[in-house]
Amino acid sequence: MKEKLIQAIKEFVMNDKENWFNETNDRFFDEPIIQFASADNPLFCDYKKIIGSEHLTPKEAYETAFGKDSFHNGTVISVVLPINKKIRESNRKQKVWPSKEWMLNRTFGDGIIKKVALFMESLLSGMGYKAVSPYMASWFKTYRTPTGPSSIWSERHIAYAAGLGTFSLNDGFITEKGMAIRLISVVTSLIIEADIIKAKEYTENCFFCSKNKCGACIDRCPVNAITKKGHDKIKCYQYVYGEDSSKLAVSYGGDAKAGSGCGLCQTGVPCEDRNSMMNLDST
Ligand code: B12
Ligand code: SF4
Ligand code: SF4
Repeated sequence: MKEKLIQAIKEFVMNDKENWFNETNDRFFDEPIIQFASADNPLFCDYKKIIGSEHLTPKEAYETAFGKDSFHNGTVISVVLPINKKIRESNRKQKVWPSKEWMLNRTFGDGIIKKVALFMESLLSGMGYKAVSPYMASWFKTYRTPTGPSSIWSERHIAYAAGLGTFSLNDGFITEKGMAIRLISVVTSLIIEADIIKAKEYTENCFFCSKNKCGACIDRCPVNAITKKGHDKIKCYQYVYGEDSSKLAVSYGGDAKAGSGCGLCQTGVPCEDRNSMMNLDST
């Protein structure tokens, strides 16, 4: 069952016509990595303290979608969508604003992320199980905190619970396919064997957090939002979603609300497309 699901999701991502970027004549996203977390993993309750009480447990997310007392147990399926090499390469050269390709991936690449969520929901429903993608639901929301924006369903924390990687100095999530990725997930009533979290620390895949070396993303950030102390989400937010970012996105044919993005800290760094610990340990 697990392998069948993984294969079906991979095939969908690799073959869907929406996963095609005319600008680069290649895919938006490469072959995904898919892993599973048990809905009753205690981490999901810990997230109420780590992130905030608004952050939903899988049960809460499922019951928001399907009604009170509808959830008994199940699984969270988390998907890593690695950004295609041509888009990453174009962003590596950038020093101030992201490349046109990175920028347009924000507006148009979202289409396939949404479709992957809908595909997983319908795949599971065809097997007789309900499923919901909280990030794609009408009730998904972000909110302000004194340290910057947060949300009721953090895809990075979900991916961490599914053993897909760890956080880093700049907050970015580092997987076996690196940090230049996007994430999506669903909660389902289907019970599948969970994957194991191999990391001993929640920032283990970051060479700076683990070995006090690297720090390449500090120099990549055009607005000094990253220091040895971490990531200033407010500075980053103002740049990524500011007026100039919106204008730039529109000038390239993108969407003002999606903005330009940035991702300079996710490209041109050792953890761009691999787990940096494996990368730098061998040098
Ligand atoms: C709000 C938001 C932002 C905000 C705030 C980011 C943030 N750090 O939270 C701003 C506007 C700054 C932002 C910027 C960007 N974003 Co954004 N954003 C989101 C959004 C919508 C919600 C994030 C959220 O809920 N955060 C919750 C807070 C609490 O998370 P946090 O502060 O990182 O968590 C820290 C603590 O919890 C801590 N922690 C402390 N103790 C413990 C203990 C344990 C056990 C654990 C696990 C953690 C932990 O670990 C974290 C790191 O310090 C998500 C989509 C989603 N639904 O998840 C995308 C998302 C996080 N963004 C994404 C991307 C790609 C970007 C940009 C590159 C923009 C772009 N597309 O060009 C930049 C990158 C900035 C960066 N260096 O991370 C990707 C992440 C890719 C990745 N590899 O990490 C996401 C997942 C979107 C997606 N669908 O793929 N984003
Ligand atoms: S560039 Fe280096 S310091 Fe920054 S997140 Fe990647 S491994 Fe960590
Ligand atoms: S996304 Fe851009 S502004 Fe935000 S931390 Fe990374 S490099 Fe800095």
